Amino acid sequence: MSKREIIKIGHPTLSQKAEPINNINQEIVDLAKDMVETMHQAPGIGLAAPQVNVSRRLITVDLSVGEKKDELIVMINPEILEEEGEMIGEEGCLSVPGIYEKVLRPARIVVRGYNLDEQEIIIEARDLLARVLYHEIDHLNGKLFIDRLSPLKRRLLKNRLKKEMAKSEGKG
Ligand code: K2U
Ligand code: ZN
Repeated sequence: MSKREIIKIGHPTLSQKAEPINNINQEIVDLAKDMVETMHQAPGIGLAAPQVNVSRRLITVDLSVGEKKDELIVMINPEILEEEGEMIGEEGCLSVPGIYEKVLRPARIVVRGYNLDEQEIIIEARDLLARVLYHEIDHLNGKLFIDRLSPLKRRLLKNRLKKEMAKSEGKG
């Protein structure tokens, strides 16, 4: 298991549609383990494979940030089956350093995917879990949370983002 570099906004992989996974082999198992370690160490409560520069449909979510083993979700080829209602909440992203904004998302979703044992998993989620799952599935479709903000808000963010990127690059 090893921590991987998290790529930042502007990297082309973050705006690509990730490829489905048709064979859960050792490479995919190793990637998932590395993503969990990378997510916990960031620290983060979610991570998508494109964020570690791998354009495959794999996400990890852990609202406990490693504190509760049974809260860890590893999902292959996740798809949203149902969406219901609306909620607004603040989001951040490990690939968009220093930016935190309110985002409108569905209040309840049902997601289907597969775990590393190739078993189908279906999750009905609300509140923060629904938000993080949707945020990570957006990454698989080349979408960042700031893409869901108004054009005016995105324009106002541009300068802040430049400063934050310079800061985060300065950290090495
Ligand atoms: O995709 C990511 O970079 C993961 C985000 C997950 C997230 C999505 C929506 C709303 C909040 C977070 C990162 O975990 S952001 C860092 C963070 C860490 C702990 C708690 C909240 C945010
Ligand atoms: Zn993100």
